Amino acid sequence: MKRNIAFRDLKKEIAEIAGFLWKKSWAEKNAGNISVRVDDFFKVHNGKWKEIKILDLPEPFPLLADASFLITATGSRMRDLAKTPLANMLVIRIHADGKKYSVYFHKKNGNKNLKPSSELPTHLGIHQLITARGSREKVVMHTHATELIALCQHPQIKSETEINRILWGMHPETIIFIPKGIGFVPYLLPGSIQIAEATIEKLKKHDLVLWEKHGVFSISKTLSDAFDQIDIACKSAKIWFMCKSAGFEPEGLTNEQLKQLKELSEKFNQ
Ligand code: 2HA
Ligand code: ZN
Repeated sequence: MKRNIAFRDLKKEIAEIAGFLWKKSWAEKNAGNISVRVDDFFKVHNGKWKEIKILDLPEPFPLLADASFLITATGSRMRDLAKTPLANMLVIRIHADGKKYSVYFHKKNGNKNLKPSSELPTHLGIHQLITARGSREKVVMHTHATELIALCQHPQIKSETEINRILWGMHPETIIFIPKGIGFVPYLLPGSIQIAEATIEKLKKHDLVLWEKHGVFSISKTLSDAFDQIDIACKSAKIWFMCKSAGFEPEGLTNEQLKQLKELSEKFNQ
């Protein structure tokens, strides 16, 4: 019974966060995708879902054997997810061999013609990294966060050092909530294994990953936390752009101020 309520809460939170992504203008047309690990829920609720097909994974994900994920469908719009999440999502269950997966649609609200997100390799690669390090994040979120995309369109802002110097310097809370900073992946083809691999490498050392001229990936225990990380980074980028638009160079925080804040964040995260 308790699990029923939890699934209802998850659905509600997906709808709420998808609505925020749309209202932030980070989710034009079908931009962005979300996956949530749902092993426990799916064991309880699998009667409500119908298997559509079995597919080969683009590469084996042995650590994800028997794992289940609720994932946005390719082509689905965040503004539609905000109204009817299950009509725009699928469950995928990785088989015990880690090489195939089953796709399920929700019998009552879903649609059997849906296909999983085009960024599936990156989502699964990130979930496998989370499993490998034994951490508890369940949510992977990708969105076209306008302010961060604009930042890496600048011809001189092409490195992690420069991006994080700017973002951390604009507001004290940025280094507190994003202490490992943003990893930067120079432009690669969306949906490819190459972009998935580059993203996973960056997430080993960073809290968020920015895809050059495309968007951002965030991982967290909850949808709200994954959204907040992106929102905080965007707030800093926005302050930087406002200062530049007003015609002055933002001062930023000093190295000493950032060092103090980092120590504070280490205390928070202990
Ligand atoms: O879901 O954002 O990167 C559409 C995309 C692909
Ligand atoms: Zn995208």
